[in-house]
Amino acid sequence: DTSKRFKSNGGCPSIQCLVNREVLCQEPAQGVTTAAHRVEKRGATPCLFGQGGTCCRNCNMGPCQIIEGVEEMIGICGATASTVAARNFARIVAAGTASHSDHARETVLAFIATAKGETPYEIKDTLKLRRMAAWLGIDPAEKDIQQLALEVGETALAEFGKQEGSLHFIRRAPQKRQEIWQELGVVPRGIDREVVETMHRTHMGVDQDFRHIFRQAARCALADGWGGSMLATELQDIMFGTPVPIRTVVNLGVLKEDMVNITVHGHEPVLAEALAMAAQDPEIIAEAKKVGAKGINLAGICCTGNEILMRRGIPIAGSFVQQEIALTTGAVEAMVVDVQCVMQSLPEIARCFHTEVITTSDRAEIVGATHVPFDHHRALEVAKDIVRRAIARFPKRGKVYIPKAKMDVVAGFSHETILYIQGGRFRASYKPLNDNIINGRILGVAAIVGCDNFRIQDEVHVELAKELIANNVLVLTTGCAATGLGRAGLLSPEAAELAGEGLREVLEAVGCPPVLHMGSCVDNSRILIAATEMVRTGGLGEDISDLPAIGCAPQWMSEKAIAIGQYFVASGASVVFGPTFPTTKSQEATDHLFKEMEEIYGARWFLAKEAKDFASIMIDQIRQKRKALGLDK
Ligand code: SF4
Ligand code: MSK
Repeated sequence: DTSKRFKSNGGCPSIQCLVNREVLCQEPAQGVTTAAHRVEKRGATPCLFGQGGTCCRNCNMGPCQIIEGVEEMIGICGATASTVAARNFARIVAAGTASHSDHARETVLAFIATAKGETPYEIKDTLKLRRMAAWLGIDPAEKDIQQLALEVGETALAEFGKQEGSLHFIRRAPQKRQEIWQELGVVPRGIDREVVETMHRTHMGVDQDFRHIFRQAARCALADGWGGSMLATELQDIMFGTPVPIRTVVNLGVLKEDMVNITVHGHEPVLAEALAMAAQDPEIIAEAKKVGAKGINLAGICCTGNEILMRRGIPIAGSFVQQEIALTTGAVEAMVVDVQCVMQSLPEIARCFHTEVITTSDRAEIVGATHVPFDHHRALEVAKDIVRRAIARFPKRGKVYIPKAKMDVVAGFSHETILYIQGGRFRASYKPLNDNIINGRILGVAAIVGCDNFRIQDEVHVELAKELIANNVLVLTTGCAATGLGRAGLLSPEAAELAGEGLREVLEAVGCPPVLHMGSCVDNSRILIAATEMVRTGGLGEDISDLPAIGCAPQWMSEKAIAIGQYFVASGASVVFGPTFPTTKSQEATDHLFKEMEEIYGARWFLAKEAKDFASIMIDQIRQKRKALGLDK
């Protein structure tokens, strides 16, 4: 009956990524409908009001589709295009902030339980624990590790519900930036408060000055970057280890024909860490052998994948656009998901195979999936249960097609690692990087972050990264963009040969890839800290907005990407997004983000469509910053 369900999927989709197409055109995948097919059928033109941010459905007098400059085309309540676009934008930021921060909340709760000795995890990075304690205003003196961890966890938890004052990590930003935030009144008070207030202020009939709404969007986004995301990154590092350079592999070819394949998908590393422990348990391996498998092969998808790739070197099978394709290999016994970026189509696809889709977070269930609730107190027990379910599926495997494609990568470039490789244990500093920017060997730094997207089939990330490194721009990357760049071989030290002469010299001296994988979506907070360290080191101005640095998300899909973009811009780093942008149907609102923000925050949003446009904006911006610093004429 599964073949009936999927009998007319239109055949082999004409997607550009060759490995994905290769799998979708093989026998096991035949008749299975994926997003690649749906995009083809649906066409590329969505509703322009929705896409450009001027459709309001915030009350039941609407939906109102608004045309800027046409008097009779304002909302029934009188709302103008700029107000509606700003409200919609702010709500996207709130959703993105909520997602990263709810992830952080889970991390903090697991951290507290770990400090109490109630989980199988440990406090691994005690140095970072002490550093974070100091940032959180806790005196680490005369406290044992568990006691200190408990205090850190409880202080971190209080950051969510704080109503007044400011988030602790705000103090980590350059002094000048903090002053700008103070003056503008955008210092986030508490993480949850900023999300709630943004939702309230964008309700019908509340905040109706678009500039005022955008200001709250900045405050909310800062609660993400310097709040939720940063807490998630730092506490995960303390609990699971701060990433160090690690060699591993990416792409669908990491699935193994002779092993029980379990893919872990979503964003939170707590379950994936427990699964990694369970997969190494000799008893579990013996059970896998009993059913004819050689063992358990864990592989990542999306950012849960990035979390365990960064810390454990566990391979990544695929990025966001490859989640369904991984199932169509017929080789996956279980796809274990937690939260965010998980497609509802997965259980339907799994029904064509022997695969079980297992949801684990009590915040996220999917019809057709099995729900195995995860509880960090029983982490190992739950993980073993899940692995055993996968083992039981192995003998039911049908036809399998695993592509050969896989690529070696070096990941694990936490801010601490970047610091360390520049001077070893005793002389760790950003000075060598700053010096190489000052002497012109490195033109500047660019971040390529965010999702991949079914509507954009070109390898924009790859073309863009190649252009940037050829122009001596060092590239940092996170999220699914990192996986795509890994697939293309740009995360290996050998790719240094594609870099311009100056950058290549620097990379060869330290044995680094030209594109540094800094982690998952929440780990964009590592980029904020790296930028701050560059400022503190000296020679490149007094604020993040002075640095010859810029970010981009050329294939963004998730609301989280907009929250990330807004916190980068509010922190002084311009960003380029595309190929569409959610305010373009209001010129006034777009002008605020694309022009006025530069006057206010020293950074702005840009829009680009193709890789060459992204590259030219980014290189041009870096050159302008260099000029302003007096580094170039
Ligand atoms: Fe229309 Fe105003 Fe209601 Fe929005 S809030 S749907 S613009 S009446
Ligand atoms: S997983 S948010 S598709 S990067 Fe972080 Fe990938 Fe974007 Fe999800």
